[in-house]
Amino acid sequence: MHSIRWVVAVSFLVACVPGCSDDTVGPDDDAGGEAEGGHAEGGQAQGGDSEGGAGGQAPVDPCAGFATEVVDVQYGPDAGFGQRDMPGIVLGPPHGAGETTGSFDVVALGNGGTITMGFGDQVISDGEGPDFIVFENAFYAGGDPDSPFAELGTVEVSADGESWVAFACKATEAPYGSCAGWHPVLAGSEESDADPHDPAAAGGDAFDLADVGLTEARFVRIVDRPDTTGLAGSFDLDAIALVHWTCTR
Ligand SMILES: [Ca+2]
Ligand SMILES: [Ca+2]
Repeated sequence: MHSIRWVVAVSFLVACVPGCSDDTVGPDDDAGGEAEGGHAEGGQAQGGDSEGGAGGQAPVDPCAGFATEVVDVQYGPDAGFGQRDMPGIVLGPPHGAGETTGSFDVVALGNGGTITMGFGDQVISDGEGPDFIVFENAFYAGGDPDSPFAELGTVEVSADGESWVAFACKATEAPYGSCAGWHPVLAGSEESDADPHDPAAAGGDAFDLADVGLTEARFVRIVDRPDTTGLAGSFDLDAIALVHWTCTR
């Protein structure tokens, strides 16, 4: 989350008294669509995945193809945004804001921060093409797809939570290849009814287990890239959706 975004968030809070519409920050239909005044102290413009109230503890469908738990999180400097709505804000489906706007339904990792997401009884499997999608809150500055507002993270996967393999994320200018955090999120936005499990329509950054030689995975870890000088601040996680998975429940 970059400081500019804080300005936007604060401006929004100033303009939006409790009970007003949050149409300017994304759909977030599940959350009831209203900003809460109580979030002001955390700098939050909206309650995120607050369907279940306190602390974003809304129950997540265990087989719906989304992350169901935060296994571990280590925040870096400049984190803070979204933490009061953890873990619910990063579980379940994405709440995108379209091609030219970044959603506030995210948690900022801070520079060098990391988060490990689990999927419960769901196992990500290597099917045809991409197998899961990571949703950040990137957007196209000025509507130009060649100029993404990117906050990059390296994505790692593990079948057992012990042994990890990483997707290469070395690019220092667009296009950012196998990094997460540079494609806008369409699924869950007002301008799209895209299936969040469809990598051709949902937006976000899609990953194929075959690219790192795995046939299945149970955990996804995202590590903010603190070295991306010239880019904006840290990686903001909205959600992870599965494309190919089985559920043993
Ligand atoms: Ca695949
Ligand atoms: Ca971001």
